[in-house]
Amino acid sequence: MAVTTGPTEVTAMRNAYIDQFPTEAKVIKAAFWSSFIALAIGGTLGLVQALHRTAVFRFLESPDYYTVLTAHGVLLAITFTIFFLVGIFTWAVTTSLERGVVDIRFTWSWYGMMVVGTVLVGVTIFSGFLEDAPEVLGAPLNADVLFTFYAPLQAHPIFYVGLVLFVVGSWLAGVDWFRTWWAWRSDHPDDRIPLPTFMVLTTTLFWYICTLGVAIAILVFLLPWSLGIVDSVNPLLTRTLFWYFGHAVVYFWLMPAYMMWYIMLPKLSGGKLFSDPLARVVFVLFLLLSTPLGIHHQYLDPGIAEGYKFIAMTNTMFLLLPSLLTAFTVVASMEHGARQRGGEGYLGWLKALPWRDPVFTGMALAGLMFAAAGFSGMINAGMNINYLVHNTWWVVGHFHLTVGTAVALTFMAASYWFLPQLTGKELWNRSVAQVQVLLWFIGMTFMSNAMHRSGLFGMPRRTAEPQYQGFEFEPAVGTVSEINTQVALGGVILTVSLALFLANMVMTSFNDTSDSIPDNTYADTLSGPEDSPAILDNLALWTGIAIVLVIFAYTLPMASIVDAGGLFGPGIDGFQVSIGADPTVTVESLREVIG
Ligand code: HAS
Ligand code: CU
Repeated sequence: MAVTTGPTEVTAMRNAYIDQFPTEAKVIKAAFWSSFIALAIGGTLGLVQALHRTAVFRFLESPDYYTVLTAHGVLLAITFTIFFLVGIFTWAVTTSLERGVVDIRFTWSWYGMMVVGTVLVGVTIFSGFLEDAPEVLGAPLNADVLFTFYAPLQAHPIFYVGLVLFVVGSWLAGVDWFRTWWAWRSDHPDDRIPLPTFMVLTTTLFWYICTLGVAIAILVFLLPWSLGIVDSVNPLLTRTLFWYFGHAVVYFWLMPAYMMWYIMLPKLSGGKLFSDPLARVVFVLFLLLSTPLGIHHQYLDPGIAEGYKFIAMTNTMFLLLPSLLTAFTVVASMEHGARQRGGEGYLGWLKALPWRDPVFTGMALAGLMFAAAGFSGMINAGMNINYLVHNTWWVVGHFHLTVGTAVALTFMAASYWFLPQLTGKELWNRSVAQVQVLLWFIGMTFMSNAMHRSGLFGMPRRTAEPQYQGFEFEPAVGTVSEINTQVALGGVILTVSLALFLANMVMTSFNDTSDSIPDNTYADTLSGPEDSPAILDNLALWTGIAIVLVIFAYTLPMASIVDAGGLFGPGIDGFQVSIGADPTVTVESLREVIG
């Protein structure tokens, strides 16, 4: 491709990702489109919910609300995020190792497995809208179990099979990244693991550790139970297995966003990553600590002794550290960039950042929102304050800042850079992209802030009828209807933003191929891998410690849950209500007490 630059003609080859890795680009593109389709459907359902809950506009029967809520949660929190993640991680590994995957058929096969899993899950959930859901395997297709799907809610077996396929697909994706790295390592025995690959591998390792919990929950308990092979399960056990996985999964969503903040934001800001060693420390800390704290979602569950909850809280507070380190490193890198661009003063440098670039602006705003999300997370994590906010709309506000903005907005902003890399086509419209990321930030400010406030006066989450007949909520500041209006308004703005994003992606795909796509590169470092202690790259060591920490945090609580409630539950007759893990409290003994 000859490019004319002024009077001298230079021959420059376009060096986008598609030029370097045409076959891998196809899989990544497919993964991104799977992710965008989930985003489109899940996002639209979000608007339906926002309008229903706030009673601004209702056309659903209330039972259908739970079908919508399940679809919204599964499609956005699981499908949208993880499809994007597998795409971006495949990009990161191949780009930073400068080599393709070992066998592209293997890559397509895990992607295909994830698609089949998603379709099975989707069919069972959406059948919930049918008056007469078809019977399959002797049970009507249905899965109104919300995205946390733990007992006592039960889904059709096909839902669980779909989940298994999806997770196994993600495991094989991890195998793919490891294989690529092993192949590279045999050619580069003395080199440090390039930072993006390091981030992918550490994240994959904690994904293996945490998904073990959900795999056991599904394969040993929920699936046999839904098939009628076992009569009952121990709900507290399946909940605990879920949350063993359910906290780490939030970092699985977050790590690709962090990766982009570390390796793209400094470059977009015009500078370099402040510290490669600190970035490695952060990812090692996530590997160590992402799993042994899931019990912080169960502070209010009876049947788990307070001491175990306290340990989970302590671990959670330690896990703030890598995010605080990230805030420092990423902002320091941005400041470095801004100063390279002529920025001056204590805060004046902020003006020198490239605020007209939607890729930058989207990611920076996502980071800013995450700072607020961190505060609501710290409040959730305090055992005592959690009692105030648990199961209220506060928590929903929290996770719309985290996964709904820090992650989703980063992914959308990154897509404005990625789609041209993957297709060789220029972004359709940068101004629309710029408006889109701003609208997301504004819409989420309205919605999430109002949700946090409503949680403080006890507005429950996960209910179609939050008003409770005859019960009046009394906010300390403002009115319920003002809060509802803000949520509905936020929901509408977010939907407009989503539509603009999707339009830009579709139109970009129809654009003509262009020669002026930026090179596929990421940020240099000020302090590089040579400054990182070699031990940081010892993945076996960190994985070993991570497993030990999990054993410490979970063995005793799990043992006492099984001891008190039985592995498969004791059945209703001998049912033991787990109060303070006291195995002597049974239905019979309660009957005696009540008379
Ligand atoms: Fe959470 C509940 C605690 C982070 C997601 N969380 C949830 C649920 C979800 C979720 C989905 O301890 C609900 C689950 C359900 O359905 O029941 N969470 C935390 C804590 C953190 C945290 C301590 N959560 C996340 C992330 C999520 C996520 C990340 C998704 C991606 N969360 C909890 C607890 C509960 C909970 C309890 C249970 C509540 C209950 O009662 O049910 C921490 O990881 C947060 C640390 C973050 C920080 C912020 C650092 C700031 C940074 C920004 C840098 C700025 C930049 C931009 C780059 C300390 C890194 C600068 C820009 C310029 C212009 C300069
Ligand atoms: Cu958590």
